[in-house]
Amino acid sequence: MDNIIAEFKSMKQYVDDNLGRYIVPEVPLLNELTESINYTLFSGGKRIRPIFCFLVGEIFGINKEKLRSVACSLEMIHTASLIMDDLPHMDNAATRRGKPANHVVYGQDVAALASIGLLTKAYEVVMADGTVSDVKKVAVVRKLANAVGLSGLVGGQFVDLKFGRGAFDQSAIEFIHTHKTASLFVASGTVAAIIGDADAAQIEALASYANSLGFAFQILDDLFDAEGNETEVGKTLHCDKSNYVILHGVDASKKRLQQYTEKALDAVALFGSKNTKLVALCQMLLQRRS
Ligand code: GRG
Repeated sequence: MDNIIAEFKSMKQYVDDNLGRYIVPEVPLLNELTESINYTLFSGGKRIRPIFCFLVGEIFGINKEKLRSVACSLEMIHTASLIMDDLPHMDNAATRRGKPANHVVYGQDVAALASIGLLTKAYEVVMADGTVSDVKKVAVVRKLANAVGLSGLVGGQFVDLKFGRGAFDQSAIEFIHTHKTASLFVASGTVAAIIGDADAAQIEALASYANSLGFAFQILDDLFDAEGNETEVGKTLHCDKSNYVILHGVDASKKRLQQYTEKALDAVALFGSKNTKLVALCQMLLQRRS
């Protein structure tokens, strides 16, 4: 397990090193905007989505270098969504990862542009990658756009915003978790699988793993919101309008967390011993404290 954790750390470092190369001020007039983007991009994210992408690549014999742009684009999309999510007219969170949120430091106007600029950059870096064929790039960008748009993060955020405390039900929660969280997890595995020439059954298995992992991950996040300590979790707590724990309570949520974890692990059984690191990722994510 120690070896695997060291590998995850080195993957994280690889993402950090490469992300830094993509966001550079194009002209001095844009310095503050790029500074704002880099502020959140380098404020301590775990880089889970790129790591998952690399692990799927390994299953198909694809190395990190070949997945560099795609992995970085996943982190850019994720970061863009966090910056927007924290804005006052969204979740209105003043802190993120234990630091002031982007808009608190740079203002709402700059933060909104940082989010959109970073989201757009995510597609640009994939399309500019000369090591991936045009056919695969189109499939990857299509998958990413699908995971972000109305059938992904944006749709999930909309439903999340529109359901106040007490006015939501199980189907709304499932919709929110599927779209806000699981969607980008699923895309992270799928884009690596596309580049690795996976077959339909393998893509389906990875999507199922990622979907269940995303659910388990989000339920744990909701448990942090209910039971966590703001300093340890690193963000403003108790500002969720709807979440799994508010709906089902702590004990039932812990049980569901376990069930989703088992479902995720079952889904990747078909990869045999090649699934070891995906199993480790799942265990690691569910032991996290923030
Ligand atoms: C602009 C891309 C974009 C989307 C607009 C605002 C919005 C729609 C969606 C919000 C989606 C969102 C913030 C979902 C929460 C997902 C989640 C579980 C975040 C925490 O992920 P971690 O733990 O974060 O991987 P770190 O801090 O490690 O990066």
